[in-house]
Amino acid sequence: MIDFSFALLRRLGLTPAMAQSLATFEWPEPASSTDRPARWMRVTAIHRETVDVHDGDDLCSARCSARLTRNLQADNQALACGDWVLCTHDEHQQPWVHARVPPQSQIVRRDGDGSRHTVVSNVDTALLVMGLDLDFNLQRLERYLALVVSSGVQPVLVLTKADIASLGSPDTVNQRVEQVRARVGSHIDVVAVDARTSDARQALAPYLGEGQTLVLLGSSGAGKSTLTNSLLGSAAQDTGAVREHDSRGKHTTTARSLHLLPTGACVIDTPGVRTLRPDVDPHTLGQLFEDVSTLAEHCRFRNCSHQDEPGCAVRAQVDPQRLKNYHKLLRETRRDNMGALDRQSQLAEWKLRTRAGRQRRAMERERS
Ligand SMILES: Nc1nc2c(ncn2[C@@H]2O[C@H](COP(=O)(O)OP(=O)(O)OP(=O)(O)O)[C@@H](O)[C@H]2O)c(=O)[nH]1
Ligand SMILES: [Mg+2]
Ligand SMILES: [Zn+2]
Repeated sequence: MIDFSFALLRRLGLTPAMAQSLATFEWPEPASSTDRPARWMRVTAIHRETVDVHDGDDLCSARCSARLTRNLQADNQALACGDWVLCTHDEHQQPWVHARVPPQSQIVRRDGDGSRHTVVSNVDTALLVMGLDLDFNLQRLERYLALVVSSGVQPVLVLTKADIASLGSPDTVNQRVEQVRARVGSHIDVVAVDARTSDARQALAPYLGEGQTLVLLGSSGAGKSTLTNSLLGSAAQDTGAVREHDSRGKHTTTARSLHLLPTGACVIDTPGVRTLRPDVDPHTLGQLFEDVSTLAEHCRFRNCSHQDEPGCAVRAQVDPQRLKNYHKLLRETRRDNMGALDRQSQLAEWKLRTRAGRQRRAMERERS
Protein backbone atom coordinates (compact mmCIF):
# COMPACT_ATOMS: atom_id res chain seq x y z
CA MET A 1 0.00 0.00 0.00
CA ILE A 2 1.18 3.53 -0.76
CA ASP A 3 0.82 5.88 2.21
CA PHE A 4 -1.18 9.05 1.73
CA SER A 5 -2.70 11.82 3.79
CA PHE A 6 -6.48 11.96 3.42
CA ALA A 7 -6.53 15.58 4.64
CA LEU A 8 -4.04 16.66 1.97
CA LEU A 9 -5.75 14.84 -0.90
CA ARG A 10 -9.17 15.91 0.34
CA ARG A 11 -8.18 19.30 -0.96
CA LEU A 12 -8.09 17.71 -4.41
CA GLY A 13 -11.55 16.20 -4.07
CA LEU A 14 -10.64 12.81 -2.62
CA THR A 15 -13.88 11.18 -1.46
CA PRO A 16 -13.98 8.55 1.33
CA ALA A 17 -14.98 5.92 -1.26
CA MET A 18 -12.05 6.79 -3.51
CA ALA A 19 -9.70 6.85 -0.50
CA GLN A 20 -10.77 3.25 0.09
CA SER A 21 -9.81 2.40 -3.49
CA LEU A 22 -6.39 4.07 -3.09
CA ALA A 23 -5.77 2.23 0.17
CA THR A 24 -6.50 -1.18 -1.35
CA PHE A 25 -4.94 -0.57 -4.76
CA GLU A 26 -2.55 -3.33 -5.82
CA TRP A 27 0.23 -1.89 -7.89
CA PRO A 28 1.38 -4.70 -10.15
CA GLU A 29 4.55 -2.99 -11.30
CA PRO A 30 6.91 -1.44 -8.74
CA ALA A 31 9.10 1.33 -10.08
CA SER A 32 12.78 0.79 -10.74
CA SER A 33 15.16 1.06 -7.78
CA THR A 34 16.32 4.51 -8.85
CA ASP A 35 12.79 5.91 -8.61
CA ARG A 36 11.65 7.85 -5.60
CA PRO A 37 8.61 6.65 -3.63
CA ALA A 38 5.29 6.57 -5.43
CA ARG A 39 2.64 9.18 -4.65
CA TRP A 40 -1.06 9.59 -5.37
CA MET A 41 -1.94 12.58 -7.54
CA ARG A 42 -4.94 13.90 -9.42
CA VAL A 43 -4.95 14.68 -13.13
CA THR A 44 -5.89 18.34 -13.60
CA ALA A 45 -5.32 18.66 -17.37
CA ILE A 46 -4.43 16.52 -20.39
CA HIS A 47 -1.99 17.68 -23.06
CA ARG A 48 -0.80 15.98 -26.21
CA GLU A 49 2.38 14.52 -24.71
CA THR A 50 1.97 15.14 -20.99
CA VAL A 51 -0.61 15.45 -18.22
CA ASP A 52 -0.75 17.97 -15.37
CA VAL A 53 -0.92 16.29 -11.97
CA HIS A 54 -1.46 17.80 -8.51
CA ASP A 55 -0.33 16.21 -5.24
CA GLY A 56 -2.25 18.51 -2.92
CA ASP A 57 0.68 20.92 -2.58
CA ASP A 58 2.10 21.36 -6.05
CA LEU A 59 1.25 21.01 -9.69
CA CYS A 60 3.67 19.38 -12.13
CA SER A 61 3.75 18.03 -15.63
CA ALA A 62 4.16 14.26 -16.00
CA ARG A 63 4.52 11.65 -18.71
CA CYS A 64 2.48 8.51 -18.92
CA SER A 65 4.47 5.24 -18.79
CA ALA A 66 4.37 3.23 -21.99
CA ARG A 67 2.87 0.28 -20.16
CA LEU A 68 0.00 2.33 -18.71
CA THR A 69 -0.73 3.86 -22.11
CA ARG A 70 -0.82 0.36 -23.62
CA ASN A 71 -3.03 -1.04 -20.86
CA LEU A 72 -5.50 1.82 -21.12
CA GLN A 73 -5.62 1.57 -24.90
CA ALA A 74 -6.29 -2.16 -24.67
CA ASP A 75 -9.38 -1.31 -22.58
CA ASN A 76 -10.42 1.46 -24.96
CA GLN A 77 -9.61 4.02 -22.28
CA ALA A 78 -7.36 7.04 -21.87
CA LEU A 79 -6.41 9.26 -18.95
CA ALA A 80 -9.03 11.92 -18.27
CA CYS A 81 -9.21 15.10 -16.24
CA GLY A 82 -10.17 14.12 -12.68
CA ASP A 83 -8.44 10.71 -12.68
CA TRP A 84 -6.49 9.54 -9.62
CA VAL A 85 -3.06 8.27 -10.60
CA LEU A 86 0.09 6.87 -9.08
CA CYS A 87 3.27 8.80 -9.88
CA THR A 88 6.99 8.59 -9.25
CA HIS A 89 9.95 10.82 -10.07
CA ASP A 90 12.84 9.17 -11.89
CA GLU A 91 16.51 9.95 -11.26
CA HIS A 92 16.25 13.03 -13.53
CA GLN A 93 13.35 14.37 -11.40
CA GLN A 94 11.01 13.60 -14.28
CA PRO A 95 7.53 12.68 -12.98
CA TRP A 96 5.87 9.57 -14.48
CA VAL A 97 2.32 8.30 -14.24
CA HIS A 98 2.39 4.53 -13.72
CA ALA A 99 -1.15 3.53 -12.81
CA ARG A 100 -4.69 4.82 -12.75
CA VAL A 101 -7.32 3.88 -10.21
CA PRO A 102 -10.56 2.75 -11.89
CA PRO A 103 -12.79 5.87 -11.84
CA GLN A 104 -15.92 5.84 -9.67
CA SER A 105 -17.78 7.92 -12.20
CA GLN A 106 -17.08 8.84 -15.79
CA ILE A 107 -18.96 11.20 -18.06
CA VAL A 108 -18.69 9.63 -21.49
CA ARG A 109 -19.79 10.95 -24.83
CA ARG A 110 -19.77 9.45 -28.30
CA ASP A 111 -17.59 10.93 -30.99
CA GLY A 112 -18.72 11.38 -34.59
CA ASP A 113 -17.64 7.83 -35.50
CA GLY A 114 -19.55 6.37 -32.54
CA SER A 115 -16.44 5.71 -30.42
CA ARG A 116 -16.57 6.48 -26.68
CA HIS A 117 -14.70 9.42 -25.23
CA THR A 118 -14.34 10.13 -21.51
CA VAL A 119 -14.99 13.81 -20.79
CA VAL A 120 -14.12 13.74 -17.06
CA SER A 121 -13.70 11.22 -14.24
CA ASN A 122 -14.67 11.15 -10.58
CA VAL A 123 -17.05 14.09 -10.39
CA ASP A 124 -19.96 14.48 -7.95
CA THR A 125 -21.96 17.22 -9.61
CA ALA A 126 -22.35 18.38 -13.19
CA LEU A 127 -23.38 22.00 -13.62
CA LEU A 128 -25.24 22.19 -16.93
CA VAL A 129 -24.65 25.78 -17.91
CA MET A 130 -27.11 27.43 -20.27
CA GLY A 131 -27.54 31.12 -21.08
CA LEU A 132 -30.88 32.86 -20.73
CA ASP A 133 -30.07 34.54 -24.05
CA LEU A 134 -30.42 32.75 -27.40
CA ASP A 135 -28.44 29.84 -25.94
CA PHE A 136 -31.62 28.74 -24.13
CA ASN A 137 -32.67 25.45 -25.72
CA LEU A 138 -34.57 22.68 -23.95
CA GLN A 139 -33.71 19.99 -26.53
CA ARG A 140 -30.03 20.58 -25.90
CA LEU A 141 -30.61 20.54 -22.15
CA GLU A 142 -32.24 17.10 -22.44
CA ARG A 143 -29.20 15.92 -24.37
CA TYR A 144 -26.86 17.13 -21.61
CA LEU A 145 -29.07 15.49 -19.01
CA ALA A 146 -28.84 12.19 -20.89
CA LEU A 147 -25.04 12.55 -20.88
CA VAL A 148 -24.89 13.11 -17.15
CA VAL A 149 -27.66 10.85 -15.87
CA SER A 150 -26.12 7.75 -17.46
CA SER A 151 -22.92 8.40 -15.47
CA GLY A 152 -24.67 8.57 -12.10
CA VAL A 153 -23.48 12.14 -11.56
CA GLN A 154 -25.94 14.64 -10.07
CA PRO A 155 -27.01 17.26 -12.61
CA VAL A 156 -27.73 20.85 -11.60
CA LEU A 157 -28.99 23.30 -14.17
CA VAL A 158 -27.35 26.73 -14.05
CA LEU A 159 -29.11 29.39 -16.10
CA THR A 160 -26.64 32.23 -16.68
CA LYS A 161 -27.17 35.79 -17.89
CA ALA A 162 -30.14 36.28 -15.57
CA ASP A 163 -29.13 39.97 -15.53
CA ILE A 164 -29.66 40.26 -19.31
CA ALA A 165 -32.90 38.28 -19.25
CA SER A 166 -34.45 40.39 -16.52
CA LEU A 167 -33.69 43.61 -18.44
CA GLY A 168 -36.64 42.95 -20.76
CA SER A 169 -39.08 41.96 -18.05
CA PRO A 170 -38.33 41.05 -14.43
CA ASP A 171 -40.57 37.96 -14.77
CA THR A 172 -38.64 36.42 -17.67
CA VAL A 173 -36.22 34.58 -15.40
CA ASN A 174 -38.97 33.00 -13.28
CA GLN A 175 -40.90 32.06 -16.39
CA ARG A 176 -37.86 30.31 -17.86
CA VAL A 177 -37.21 28.44 -14.61
CA GLU A 178 -40.83 27.25 -14.59
CA GLN A 179 -40.55 26.26 -18.24
CA VAL A 180 -37.50 24.13 -17.44
CA ARG A 181 -39.20 22.50 -14.47
CA ALA A 182 -42.30 21.70 -16.54
CA ARG A 183 -40.12 20.11 -19.17
CA VAL A 184 -37.53 18.07 -17.25
CA GLY A 185 -39.28 17.60 -13.90
CA SER A 186 -38.91 19.41 -10.61
CA HIS A 187 -36.44 16.88 -9.12
CA ILE A 188 -33.55 18.60 -10.92
CA ASP A 189 -32.22 21.71 -9.20
CA VAL A 190 -32.34 24.87 -11.26
CA VAL A 191 -30.56 28.11 -10.36
CA ALA A 192 -30.52 31.36 -12.32
CA VAL A 193 -27.48 33.58 -11.86
CA ASP A 194 -25.40 36.42 -13.17
CA ALA A 195 -22.28 34.29 -13.66
CA ARG A 196 -20.02 37.34 -13.40
CA THR A 197 -20.81 38.04 -9.77
CA SER A 198 -20.11 36.41 -6.42
CA ASP A 199 -23.87 35.85 -6.08
CA ALA A 200 -23.32 32.84 -8.30
CA ARG A 201 -21.04 31.40 -5.63
CA GLN A 202 -23.75 31.88 -3.03
CA ALA A 203 -26.42 30.27 -5.21
CA LEU A 204 -24.21 27.22 -5.77
CA ALA A 205 -22.89 26.98 -2.20
CA PRO A 206 -24.68 23.65 -1.49
CA TYR A 207 -22.53 21.94 -4.14
CA LEU A 208 -19.23 23.58 -3.28
CA GLY A 209 -18.42 21.81 -0.03
CA GLU A 210 -14.99 20.43 0.82
CA GLY A 211 -13.98 17.39 -1.19
CA GLN A 212 -16.66 17.91 -3.86
CA THR A 213 -15.77 17.84 -7.55
CA LEU A 214 -17.90 19.66 -10.10
CA VAL A 215 -17.73 19.83 -13.85
CA LEU A 216 -19.13 22.65 -15.98
CA LEU A 217 -20.79 21.56 -19.22
CA GLY A 218 -22.59 23.61 -21.83
CA SER A 219 -22.27 25.22 -25.23
CA SER A 220 -19.63 27.77 -26.14
CA GLY A 221 -20.50 31.21 -24.79
CA ALA A 222 -22.82 29.89 -22.05
CA GLY A 223 -20.56 31.34 -19.35
CA LYS A 224 -18.67 28.30 -18.01
CA SER A 225 -15.33 30.08 -17.67
CA THR A 226 -17.00 33.23 -16.34
CA LEU A 227 -18.60 31.05 -13.66
CA THR A 228 -15.31 29.26 -12.96
CA ASN A 229 -13.65 32.61 -12.32
CA SER A 230 -16.47 33.79 -10.04
CA LEU A 231 -16.28 30.56 -8.04
CA LEU A 232 -12.49 30.90 -7.82
CA GLY A 233 -12.60 34.58 -7.02
CA SER A 234 -9.86 35.20 -9.62
CA ALA A 235 -9.58 35.49 -13.40
CA ALA A 236 -7.81 32.17 -14.01
CA GLN A 237 -9.72 31.32 -17.18
CA ASP A 238 -10.01 33.39 -20.38
CA THR A 239 -13.52 34.37 -21.39
CA GLY A 240 -14.77 35.64 -24.74
CA ALA A 241 -17.70 37.68 -26.02
CA VAL A 242 -20.56 35.96 -27.87
CA ARG A 243 -22.01 36.80 -31.29
CA GLU A 244 -24.90 39.16 -30.99
CA HIS A 245 -27.31 37.57 -33.45
CA ASP A 246 -27.26 34.04 -32.00
CA SER A 247 -25.41 34.27 -28.63
CA ARG A 248 -22.85 31.72 -29.79
CA GLY A 249 -19.38 31.79 -28.26
CA LYS A 250 -16.07 31.57 -30.09
CA HIS A 251 -14.72 28.44 -28.40
CA THR A 252 -12.50 30.43 -26.08
CA THR A 253 -11.71 27.48 -23.80
CA THR A 254 -9.90 24.72 -25.67
CA ALA A 255 -9.04 22.18 -22.95
CA ARG A 256 -10.47 20.78 -19.74
CA SER A 257 -8.81 21.94 -16.54
CA LEU A 258 -9.40 21.29 -12.84
CA HIS A 259 -9.23 24.19 -10.37
CA LEU A 260 -9.14 24.25 -6.57
CA LEU A 261 -11.77 26.56 -5.09
CA PRO A 262 -11.40 28.51 -1.83
CA THR A 263 -14.44 26.60 -0.50
CA GLY A 264 -12.49 23.33 -0.66
CA ALA A 265 -14.27 22.03 -3.78
CA CYS A 266 -12.73 21.36 -7.20
CA VAL A 267 -14.22 22.57 -10.45
CA ILE A 268 -13.45 21.37 -13.97
CA ASP A 269 -13.98 23.93 -16.74
CA THR A 270 -14.53 22.42 -20.19
CA PRO A 271 -14.68 23.68 -23.78
CA GLY A 272 -18.16 24.11 -25.23
CA VAL A 273 -19.11 21.35 -27.67
CA ARG A 274 -21.28 22.01 -30.67
CA THR A 275 -22.74 18.57 -31.22
CA LEU A 276 -23.11 16.43 -28.18
CA ARG A 277 -23.86 12.73 -28.37
CA PRO A 278 -24.41 11.17 -24.96
CA ASP A 279 -23.35 7.58 -24.34
CA VAL A 280 -26.60 6.24 -22.95
CA ASP A 281 -28.53 2.97 -23.08
CA PRO A 282 -32.29 2.76 -23.79
CA HIS A 283 -33.02 1.80 -20.17
CA THR A 284 -31.35 4.92 -18.75
CA LEU A 285 -33.06 7.02 -21.38
CA GLY A 286 -36.36 5.57 -20.10
CA GLN A 287 -35.44 6.74 -16.60
CA LEU A 288 -34.65 10.22 -17.84
CA PHE A 289 -37.93 10.39 -19.77
CA GLU A 290 -39.89 8.89 -16.91
CA ASP A 291 -43.09 10.63 -18.01
CA VAL A 292 -42.92 8.76 -21.33
CA SER A 293 -42.25 5.40 -19.65
CA THR A 294 -45.08 5.87 -17.13
CA LEU A 295 -47.67 7.07 -19.63
CA ALA A 296 -46.73 4.27 -22.06
CA GLU A 297 -48.52 1.84 -19.75
CA HIS A 298 -51.79 3.53 -20.72
CA CYS A 299 -51.30 3.38 -24.49
CA ARG A 300 -53.84 1.19 -26.31
CA PHE A 301 -51.12 -1.00 -27.83
CA ARG A 302 -48.57 -2.62 -25.60
CA ASN A 303 -45.77 -2.12 -28.11
CA CYS A 304 -46.87 1.43 -28.95
CA SER A 305 -44.00 3.46 -30.39
CA HIS A 306 -45.84 6.75 -29.66
CA GLN A 307 -45.49 7.83 -33.30
CA ASP A 308 -48.83 7.43 -35.06
CA GLU A 309 -50.72 4.66 -33.29
CA PRO A 310 -54.28 5.48 -32.19
CA GLY A 311 -54.99 5.64 -28.45
CA CYS A 312 -51.46 6.77 -27.54
CA ALA A 313 -51.40 8.17 -23.99
CA VAL A 314 -47.88 9.52 -24.42
CA ARG A 315 -48.67 11.66 -27.45
CA ALA A 316 -51.78 12.92 -25.69
CA GLN A 317 -49.83 14.32 -22.73
CA VAL A 318 -46.13 14.78 -23.40
CA ASP A 319 -44.87 18.03 -24.94
CA PRO A 320 -44.43 17.25 -28.69
CA GLN A 321 -40.93 18.80 -28.70
CA ARG A 322 -39.90 16.64 -25.79
CA LEU A 323 -41.32 13.50 -27.41
CA LYS A 324 -39.55 14.32 -30.67
CA ASN A 325 -36.27 14.73 -28.80
CA TYR A 326 -36.88 11.45 -26.97
CA HIS A 327 -37.35 9.61 -30.26
CA LYS A 328 -34.23 11.20 -31.67
CA LEU A 329 -32.10 10.24 -28.67
CA LEU A 330 -33.57 6.74 -28.70
CA ARG A 331 -32.68 6.27 -32.37
CA GLU A 332 -29.10 7.40 -31.71
CA THR A 333 -28.86 5.18 -28.67
CA ARG A 334 -30.05 2.12 -30.55
CA ARG A 335 -27.59 2.79 -33.34
CA ASP A 336 -24.71 3.34 -30.92
CA ASN A 337 -25.54 0.21 -28.94
CA MET A 338 -25.88 -1.93 -32.01
CA GLY A 339 -23.27 -4.70 -32.16
CA ALA A 340 -21.08 -5.18 -35.23
CA LEU A 341 -23.30 -8.10 -36.34
CA ASP A 342 -26.48 -6.02 -36.14
CA ARG A 343 -24.77 -3.30 -38.10
CA GLN A 344 -23.71 -5.83 -40.76
CA SER A 345 -27.21 -7.21 -41.09
CA GLN A 346 -28.62 -3.71 -41.26
CA LEU A 347 -26.17 -2.91 -44.03
CA ALA A 348 -27.06 -6.14 -45.88
CA GLU A 349 -30.76 -5.30 -45.57
CA TRP A 350 -30.12 -1.81 -46.85
CA LYS A 351 -28.18 -3.18 -49.85
CA LEU A 352 -31.02 -5.58 -50.65
CA ARG A 353 -33.54 -2.79 -50.44
CA THR A 354 -31.57 -0.44 -52.68
CA ARG A 355 -31.01 -3.26 -55.19
CA ALA A 356 -34.73 -4.06 -55.19
CA GLY A 357 -35.45 -0.37 -55.64
CA ARG A 358 -33.08 -0.20 -58.61
CA GLN A 359 -34.70 -3.22 -60.22
CA ARG A 360 -38.16 -1.79 -59.68
CA ARG A 361 -37.17 1.51 -61.23
CA ALA A 362 -35.55 -0.27 -64.20
CA MET A 363 -38.72 -2.26 -64.74
CA GLU A 364 -40.83 0.87 -64.56
CA ARG A 365 -38.56 2.53 -67.16
CA GLU A 366 -38.95 -0.46 -69.47
CA ARG A 367 -42.72 -0.37 -69.14
CA SER A 368 -43.03 3.32 -69.88
N1 LIG B 1 -24.19 39.77 -18.60
C1 LIG B 1 -23.70 38.54 -18.43
N2 LIG B 1 -22.71 38.10 -19.23
C2 LIG B 1 -22.24 36.85 -19.05
C3 LIG B 1 -22.75 36.00 -18.04
N3 LIG B 1 -22.09 34.82 -18.14
C4 LIG B 1 -21.21 34.93 -19.13
N4 LIG B 1 -21.30 36.16 -19.70
C5 LIG B 1 -20.52 36.65 -20.86
O1 LIG B 1 -20.66 35.69 -21.90
C6 LIG B 1 -19.47 35.59 -22.66
C7 LIG B 1 -19.03 34.15 -22.77
O2 LIG B 1 -18.62 33.70 -21.50
P1 LIG B 1 -17.52 32.54 -21.31
O3 LIG B 1 -17.40 32.34 -19.86
O4 LIG B 1 -16.29 32.82 -22.08
O5 LIG B 1 -18.27 31.31 -21.98
P2 LIG B 1 -17.81 29.77 -22.01
O6 LIG B 1 -18.99 28.95 -21.69
O7 LIG B 1 -16.62 29.57 -21.16
O8 LIG B 1 -17.46 29.56 -23.55
P3 LIG B 1 -16.34 28.59 -24.24
O9 LIG B 1 -15.07 28.69 -23.46
O10 LIG B 1 -16.20 29.13 -25.62
O11 LIG B 1 -16.92 27.21 -24.23
C8 LIG B 1 -18.46 36.51 -21.96
O12 LIG B 1 -18.45 37.75 -22.65
C9 LIG B 1 -19.05 36.69 -20.56
O13 LIG B 1 -18.70 37.93 -19.99
C10 LIG B 1 -23.81 36.49 -17.21
O14 LIG B 1 -24.34 35.81 -16.32
N5 LIG B 1 -24.23 37.78 -17.44
MG1 LIG C 1 -14.76 28.87 -21.52
ZN1 LIG D 1 -48.03 5.43 -27.13
